[in-house]
Amino acid sequence: MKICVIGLGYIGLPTASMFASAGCEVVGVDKNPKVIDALNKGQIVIEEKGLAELVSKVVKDKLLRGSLVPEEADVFIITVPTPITAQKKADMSYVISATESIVPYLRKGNIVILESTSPVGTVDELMVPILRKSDLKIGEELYVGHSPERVIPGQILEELVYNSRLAGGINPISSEKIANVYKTFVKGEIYLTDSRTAELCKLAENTYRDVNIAFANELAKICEDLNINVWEAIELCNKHPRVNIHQPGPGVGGHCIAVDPWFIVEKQPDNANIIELSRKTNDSMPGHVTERIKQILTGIDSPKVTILGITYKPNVDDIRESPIIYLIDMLRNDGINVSIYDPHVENYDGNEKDLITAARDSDLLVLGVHHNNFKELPFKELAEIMRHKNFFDTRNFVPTRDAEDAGFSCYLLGNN
Ligand code: SAJ
Repeated sequence: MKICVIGLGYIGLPTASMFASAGCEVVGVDKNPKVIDALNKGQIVIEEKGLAELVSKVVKDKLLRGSLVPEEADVFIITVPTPITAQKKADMSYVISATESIVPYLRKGNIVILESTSPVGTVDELMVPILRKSDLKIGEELYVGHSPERVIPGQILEELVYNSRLAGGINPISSEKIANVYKTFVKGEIYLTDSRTAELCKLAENTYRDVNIAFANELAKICEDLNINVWEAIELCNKHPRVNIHQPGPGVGGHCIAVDPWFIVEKQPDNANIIELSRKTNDSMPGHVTERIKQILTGIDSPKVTILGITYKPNVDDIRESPIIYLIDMLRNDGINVSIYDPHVENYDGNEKDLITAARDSDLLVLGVHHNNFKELPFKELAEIMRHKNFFDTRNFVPTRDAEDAGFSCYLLGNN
């Protein structure tokens, strides 16, 4: 089987490599010459555990190669980005141009699969009209559908193989053909459905988490007002056999959970009430943390705040949609001097090389992201170089005993 994968990002390149390692002939297509040059040398330009080794091997074995343009194949897989616009609508331009780019190469019996997370109706309303230009009968001579991935960054290669996935065709035969394509390397269950259901499921899975995190964040605000520790309350609630409340925090980041719910709201603005409110609740958290910080700093002249961790989640280098970046902007807009320390991030303006430099003369240390390296902070040393000894944990991550022993006043999100 020959496979053409369009878009070699965080999903496309690992997927192309997995097909290649299963013995398929794979052509990876990307419009960025840097990505293609690197690939043809067996190298990669993104970070993902195990990917560099895998790509190097399959390129050497001549099973995977890069190209700036598509070519004839048995299967075309589209894994291009679907970013969100300022108006909170899906930008489908990459899906449209990728679909148009394969039309000249389509032949009878080919399979076209959209993997990109997309609003409901993308396959049947947006792609199929473009694919008709091939003059092939859709669903009879050209099989089309959606098969979204469910992988978490950091464990992509493993999860591609072992997670279950959906094969949603525009007709039953398309679903079966798509399932058979993935069976070459997927060991998880593959469930057949239609393309619209598959599109909705992908969005609903991430929305499920967003809504549940919003509930936790709302509880955090409620507990602050009622003088209850939300973390303790959630832990106790979760002792109930059918309750699983998520964790509050300074907001939801990343390019999936903070984005996908808007694709449902876009198509169903009148019905998607809880979904939209949850998105807004989670987006309100950097502002809420800003207010708490300003309270802590009351009475301090020209305050300086030190933020620990700026990524969207712990132990990664990814700052896309990170709520901590919004928090920093808000604090700076309020005239607060902000210093930053995140050992996972390179090349971010103002990120200091070490904790002590960042915290010198600071009035407040804020834990933004719970990287493992922050579990044990040197509070004794920090007490000597900071102007005021305040510590605010937005993740309930750092045990406060050491901080209190060193004379720090400790504050916690979701607790007053
Ligand atoms: N977060 C909380 N409280 C929680 C859990 C998470 O505030 O209880 C925050 C995190 O701090 C982070 C954000 O949510 O800012 C999202 O992080 P994540 O690790 O939960 O998820 P992602 O965005 O890295 O990956 C998600 C996954 N989806 C689900 O778990 C339903 C992954 O399986 C998807 O494949 C991926 O989105 C995607 O590509 O859609």
